[in-house]
Amino acid sequence: MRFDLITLFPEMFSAVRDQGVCGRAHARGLWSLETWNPRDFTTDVHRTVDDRPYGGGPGMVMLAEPLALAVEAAREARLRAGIDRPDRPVPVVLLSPAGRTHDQARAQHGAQGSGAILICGRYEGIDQRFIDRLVDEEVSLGDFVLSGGELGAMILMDSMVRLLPGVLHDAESAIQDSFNPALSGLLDSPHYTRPEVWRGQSVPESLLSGHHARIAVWRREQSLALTVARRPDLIDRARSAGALDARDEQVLDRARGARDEPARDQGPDDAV
Ligand code: 9D3
Repeated sequence: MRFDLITLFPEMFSAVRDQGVCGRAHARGLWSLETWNPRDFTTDVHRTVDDRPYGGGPGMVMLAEPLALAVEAAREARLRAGIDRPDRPVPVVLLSPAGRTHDQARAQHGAQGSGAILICGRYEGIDQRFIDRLVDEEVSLGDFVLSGGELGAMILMDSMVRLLPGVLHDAESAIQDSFNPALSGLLDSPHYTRPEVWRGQSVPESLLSGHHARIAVWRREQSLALTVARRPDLIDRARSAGALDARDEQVLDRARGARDEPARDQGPDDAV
């Protein structure tokens, strides 16, 4: 898998190229990253990459031509490297607040491919004619405003690279993830490690029991309770997918009941 980044800030990408899970996978040759700076594709003495918007308004707009030359250079380099077949070019993806929102399903789909050419915008926007001619899809990270596309591109790559075969040490850590089918798309249960008592707080008794079935039941209950409280939308989705059984529904009914009842805050907690 190879990513070609069109960016005015190539140094930012050391974060995914050199650090952590993605860094290790990069060092092992499981994926690669090349950067192309539109500034290197300018022809004027000032190396101009932006200009004022037609029609007026605040901010600057990225010029189409340096971006287009950078994309074309990236495409040719990929062909020369034998990464892409000429009849199956990789998608050109623009990171943009106007794109469809990235999610785990998209990450899984992307991880099956051979990478992408990722366009990172800066300033107020990009000349629309470049988008119309050269961009295949626009991807957003969600409803908040970033200063540019670079961090979005890194999130996109991180979410795909960690799904590549052989990237994670422990196959389990991917399988146990939130949003993974093994958890039916529910949020993960809480985790604990030593010491058994930390600042007066004990590890939940179920986890110390050594009783695998009881531990599995506890984790499932925690997962369901956390998800119904924080992300009820994920419960609906899991139910529609047929991923909740009768016992899950019972746990959810109890969790709902506990939240809807008025608090009985006199006296100690009920013993279970
Ligand atoms: C005033 C209008 N702004 C749109 C919300 C202009 C604007 C703000 C920020 C235009 C571009 C940007 C830079 N953002 C990205 O490049 C970006 C982004 C984002 O801001 N939010 C969520 N996902 C993404 S992906 C790329």
